[in-house]
Amino acid sequence: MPLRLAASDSDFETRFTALVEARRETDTDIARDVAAIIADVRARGDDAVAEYTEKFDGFSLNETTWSVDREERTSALDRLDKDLRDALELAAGRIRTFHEKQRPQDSQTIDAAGVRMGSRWSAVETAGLYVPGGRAAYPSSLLMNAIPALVAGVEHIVMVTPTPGGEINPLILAAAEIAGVGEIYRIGGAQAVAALAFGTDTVPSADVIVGPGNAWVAEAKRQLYGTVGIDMVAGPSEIVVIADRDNDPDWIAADLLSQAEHDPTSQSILFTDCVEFADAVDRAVETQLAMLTTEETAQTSWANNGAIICVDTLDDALPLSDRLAPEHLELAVADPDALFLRVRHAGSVFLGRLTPEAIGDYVGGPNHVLPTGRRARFSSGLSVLDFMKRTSFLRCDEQSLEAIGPAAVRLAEAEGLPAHARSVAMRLPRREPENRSD
Ligand code: HSO
Ligand code: ZN
Repeated sequence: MPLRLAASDSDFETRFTALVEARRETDTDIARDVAAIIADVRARGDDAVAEYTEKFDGFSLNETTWSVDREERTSALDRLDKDLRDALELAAGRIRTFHEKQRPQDSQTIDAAGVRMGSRWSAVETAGLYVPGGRAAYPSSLLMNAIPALVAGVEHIVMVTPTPGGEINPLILAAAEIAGVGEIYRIGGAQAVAALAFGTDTVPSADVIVGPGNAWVAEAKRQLYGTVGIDMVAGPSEIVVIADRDNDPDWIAADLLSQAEHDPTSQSILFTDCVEFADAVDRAVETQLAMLTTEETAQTSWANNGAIICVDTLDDALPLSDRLAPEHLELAVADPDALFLRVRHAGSVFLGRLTPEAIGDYVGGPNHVLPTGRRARFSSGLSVLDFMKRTSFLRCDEQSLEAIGPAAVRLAEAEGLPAHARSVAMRLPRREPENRSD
């Protein structure tokens, strides 16, 4: 049974706070093991990566098995069902178009003192893309991670993925081909992340590493952050749906289950202003659960982390939703824009009854890699900017240096940094540098 709350309950605040603060991310104490793998890969490169791959994936790497050759990739694409290929291409095209609008503008100004200044954006050279093995290997996620990198102007996208049997899901290979991934290596886990961070004789080093992975991958990314850039450390996914009584309860139940089926630790929460509608959705969830091949996962998620919350008016749901800062927020009402104006913390918002979150997972255009676990309070979904950095610049001439230089000299002296002071003062026409021995 999901949690059932009503804003009118006397203990609502306590119980809602408990819901907001509940930790769904499992703590695994692997920091030390991961640190040892990272140190070993750093010291011994390919040999260490091959040993861990043998040990953890039972897969032996040799000259022909490290990377996936071109022929294997193109044949995966050629063999793909036409409708599936069309769907992937539609998704890729729409994701590309959306992300192209995120390309930032360089800027420059000349201020009142006559100083020219600005900033110029450039892409990182190499992006590392982690793709998990097994069930959680989603072609849609591959597109969502790779396309923003390419749109940013990244030259090399190096993908890694564990292949216990040597096999890579052909749909993943086809998506990699459509997305424009450059190279694919059959390695995974912390050792693959370390190989990307430092580079080995075989694996090129990446400047930024993105993509979902298990606890070992997440911990490796966390530890290597600083050596390389990373996207984010993602937790279990979530959805909040704000729905009025005019919705079809079946639709809303399906939306809640679409996140619940991701993982037993996922979370789906409904806010509504109508008790009868809440009951109807509750029943519809039970009915639909039985139809899903993912029933076990979805059932566990819904029973352990799901919630149905009745509020007096839907407006009351907005501050509560903000406190949850959900990864996904659906506004299933006739006038979603009015509610949307008041949303502050959410990774991505789905407006109106005809925009289920799953549309955004696949073909909408905006990125589906989004902040979870209330991180939408301070961070955003993956974007082109995650693969770019800004270089600022300044140019003074005689007059402008004269206008602002003396203040720099004064500040440098106050900080006890005489070389700083001299380097500015020497260039100022009317002030001779002071001689220390004077
Ligand atoms: N909803 C997931 C992404 C995904 N869904 C991939 C289906 N495939 C991110 O929260
Ligand atoms: Zn999803």
